[in-house]
Amino acid sequence: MQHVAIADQPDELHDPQSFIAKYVWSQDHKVIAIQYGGTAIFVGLIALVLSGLMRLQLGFPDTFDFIDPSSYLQFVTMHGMIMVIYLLTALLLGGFGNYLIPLMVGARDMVFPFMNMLSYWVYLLSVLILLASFFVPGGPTGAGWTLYPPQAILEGTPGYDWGILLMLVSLAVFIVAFTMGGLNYVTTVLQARCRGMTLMRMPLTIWGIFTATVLGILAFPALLVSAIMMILDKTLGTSFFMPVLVSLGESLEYTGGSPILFQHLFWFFGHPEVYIVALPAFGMVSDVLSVHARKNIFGYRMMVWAIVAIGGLSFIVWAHHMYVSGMHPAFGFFFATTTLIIAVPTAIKVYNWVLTLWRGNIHLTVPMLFAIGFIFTFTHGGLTGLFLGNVTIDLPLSDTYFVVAHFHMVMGVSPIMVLFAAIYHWFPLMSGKMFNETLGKWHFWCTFLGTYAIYLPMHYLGFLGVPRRYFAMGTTNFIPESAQTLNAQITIAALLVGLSQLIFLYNILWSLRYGEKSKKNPWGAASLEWQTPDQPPRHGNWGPELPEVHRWAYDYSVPGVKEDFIPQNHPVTAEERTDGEGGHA
Ligand code: HEM
Ligand SMILES: [Cu+2]
Repeated sequence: MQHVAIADQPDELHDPQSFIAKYVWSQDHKVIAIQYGGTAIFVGLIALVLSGLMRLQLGFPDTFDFIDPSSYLQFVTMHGMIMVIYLLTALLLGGFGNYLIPLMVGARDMVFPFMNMLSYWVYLLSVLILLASFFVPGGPTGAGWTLYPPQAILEGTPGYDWGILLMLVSLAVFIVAFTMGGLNYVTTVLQARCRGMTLMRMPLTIWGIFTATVLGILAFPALLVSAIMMILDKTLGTSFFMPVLVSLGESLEYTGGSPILFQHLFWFFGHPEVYIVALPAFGMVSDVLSVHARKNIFGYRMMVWAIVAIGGLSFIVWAHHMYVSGMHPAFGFFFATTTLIIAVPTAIKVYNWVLTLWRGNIHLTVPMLFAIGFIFTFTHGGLTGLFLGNVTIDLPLSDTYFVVAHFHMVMGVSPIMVLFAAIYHWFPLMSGKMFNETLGKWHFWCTFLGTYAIYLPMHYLGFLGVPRRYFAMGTTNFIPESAQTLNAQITIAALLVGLSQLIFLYNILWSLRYGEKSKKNPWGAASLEWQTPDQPPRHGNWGPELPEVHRWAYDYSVPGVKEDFIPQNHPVTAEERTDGEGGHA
C-alpha cells in the first residue's frame, strides 16, 4: 500500500515535457485541480452576475426593462443551480479535493490519473451544455433549481422545451464527471496513503473531503435517475412524474405518474448535497483554525466521528424539504426528529472550533479572518435551520424569504467563506507567491459585513410573508410598503459585495504575477502538503522518496520543543517523549 509501483523510480521518468501534456491534457492532480477551480470560479462569476440582476429587479422594480418575469425565473434557476453544483461542488471536490488529497496523504498522485483527467473534461462539457441553454430558443429553464415536475416541463414555464432538457442532460453529464473524480478520491484515500498515515492521523480536511465524496457517490445516482426519467417524460411522453393533467385548457397524454416521487428523489440527493458542500468546508476550516491559532484542533477524534455521523444522518432527513407537500403527520414527526438530531454532531463541531481558538496564539491572518467569519455565518444559518426543521414553524415560513436567508447563510455564504480561507491559505503552496495582505483584509471585511447587510433583513422580509421566487411583490394587504425600502437597501449591499469580489480577483491575479516570493511553509503548518521538497510541489510531489508519517497533523506549540510546530513526517524525539504530551496517535 505504501509503495505505489512508481515510487521507487526517479520521477523524471514520468515527468511530461510538452506544454500540452503538462497543462492541457494533464494527468497531474495539481493541474487538474487548477483547471477545475478556474472553470468553477468562472461559472460562479456568471451566477454572481445573475444574482446582481435579480437584486436590481427586486430593489428597483419597473426600472430595468430587460428583466421580465420569465427572465427573472430563469436567472433564479441558473443562479441557484450553478452556485450549488457547478461552483461549490466542483470547486470543493474537483478543485481542493484534487489538489489536497494526494499531497496530504503523501501520495504521488491520484490512483487513476487518466480517469481524473477525464473527470475534468467531462465536467467542462457539462458546463458548456448548461451555458448553451442561454442561446437556445426559449432560453434556460425557469423551473427553479429544484426542477419540480409537472411544471418544469409544461408550457408556461420559461425554457420548458430546450432549456429544461439541456439542464437535465448537463446534470447527468456532471454526475458522470463527479463519479470519475469521486472514485479516485475515495480509492486514493483508502489505498495510497504513505507509510505511517493511519486513518486517524489524516488531517480533518481529508476526512471532510473523503466523507463528502462517499455521500456524493451515494446521493448523485438519485438525481441521475430522476434526470433521466424526466427526460423520458419530456421526450417520449412517459409518465414517471406526470399525473393526469389538463394544461392551458388541453387534456394531456400523461397517465398517473407521481410528482411527489420526483420530490423524494430530488431531496434524497438534495439534502446530502448540502453536506457534500459542507463537510469539505468543515474539514478545511478546522485545519485553517488550528494552523493559525498555533494549537491542535480540539477533540480530533470527536471531530472525525461528527463528520461521519453527520454524513450518515444526512440520508434520513431529506423530507424536511417537503413538509408542505401534504405528508402524513407521523412522517413529519420522523423527519423533524432526525433533522434535530443532526444538530448534535454539528454543534459539537462548532464548540470544538471555538475551543480550538480558546487561549490559542491567534494570528489574524486573512485565512484566519475568513475561518472565524465562517463560524459566525454558519452558526447563524444553522440556528434558523433548527426553526425550519420543525413542521409547525416551517409551514408558514416555507417559500418565503426566511428560507432564502437561511440557506444562503448556511450553504451559500458559509462554504464561500471557507473557500476564501482555503484559497488564501493554500495560495502560497499552489503558486509559490504571497498575496497582498491588505487587499485580502479589505476583501474579508467587505464580504463579511456585506453578507449580514444582505441576509439579516431577509429573515425579517420572510416574517412579513414576502414570497420566494417572485419577480415583484406587487400590492398585497399584508406586506407593508417599508419592505420595498428594505429591498432597495439589500440590493445596494449585494452590489457592493459583488463588486468587492473584484478585490479578490485582482489580488490573486496580481499576486500570481508580481507577488512576493513566498517562504517555504509560510504559516508553519504541520500537515504533509507543506513538507514537499519544492514549493509549489513538482510532478510526482515527493522527489525520489515518499514521506513517512510519525504523528498526527496537529502538533503545534508542543511543550519542551523549540519550534512551535512539528511536521507530520518528523520522528518523535526523546525530548517530546519525556514531556509527556507529544507524539499523538
Ligand atoms: C452576493 C451573493 C448572492 C446574492 C446577492 C444572491 C441572491 C439571490 C437571489 C436574489 C435569489 C432569488 C430569490 C428568489 O427570488 O427566490 C437567490 C436564490 C438562490 N441562491 Fe443566491 N445569492 C448569492 C449567492 C449564492 C450562493 C453562494 C449560493 C450557493 C449555495 C446561492 C444559492 C442560491 C439558491 C440555491 C437559490 C434558490 C434558487 C431557486 O429558488 O431555485 N446563492 N439568490
Ligand atoms: Cu435538507
